[in-house]
Amino acid sequence: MHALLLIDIQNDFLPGGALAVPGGDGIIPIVNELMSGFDIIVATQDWHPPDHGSFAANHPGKAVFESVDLHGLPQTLWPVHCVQNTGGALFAPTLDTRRIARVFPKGTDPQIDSYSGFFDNGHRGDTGLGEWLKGKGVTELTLCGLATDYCVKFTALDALSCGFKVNLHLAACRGVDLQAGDCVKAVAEIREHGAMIR
Ligand code: VGL
Ligand code: ZN
Repeated sequence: MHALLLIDIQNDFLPGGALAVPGGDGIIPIVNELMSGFDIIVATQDWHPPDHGSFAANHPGKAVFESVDLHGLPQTLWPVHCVQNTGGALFAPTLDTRRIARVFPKGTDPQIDSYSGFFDNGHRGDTGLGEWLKGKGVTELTLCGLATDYCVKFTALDALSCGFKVNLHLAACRGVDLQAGDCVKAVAEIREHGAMIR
């Protein structure tokens, strides 16, 4: 069984959102079209409490995009984004959500960030996504969504380490490129770990 995994296609990551990914809205028609080729569609949703440790606003004296130590892990500080039960955390209104079988929230623990849809950044907690997919007989995944150099990258790497065959649908991904070249590097790393880039 081959599932389509939609990663963080949420308002705050779209132009006009709190942590807008350039051209993020451009993937939506492609994703809507892709869905018809899959029997199982699953989504991740960045879903932070207001006191989340990845928000620069929760670190007095620190600025957005600075790095801090967050309970033993390096953490890039982000603008407040994808706060639980706010409009910014909702899926894009033009995203066709009708066939999403299940949504896996992530980043809910204020003490640790979670770029991957499978595990938090310290591999301390598990969202249940891997087990759910395996329970459905899924062996292969196609990934798309936002952002290529953060949540897509770490979700892809964890999917591979969990034993799934992984395809990255690059035309349906967009990244942040905080440093020029980050997205290109992320895609190379995903490929080197065994994913197919299509
Ligand atoms: C993401 C930064 C912070 C992402 C989520 O979805 O790629 N990036 N939270
Ligand atoms: Zn986040």
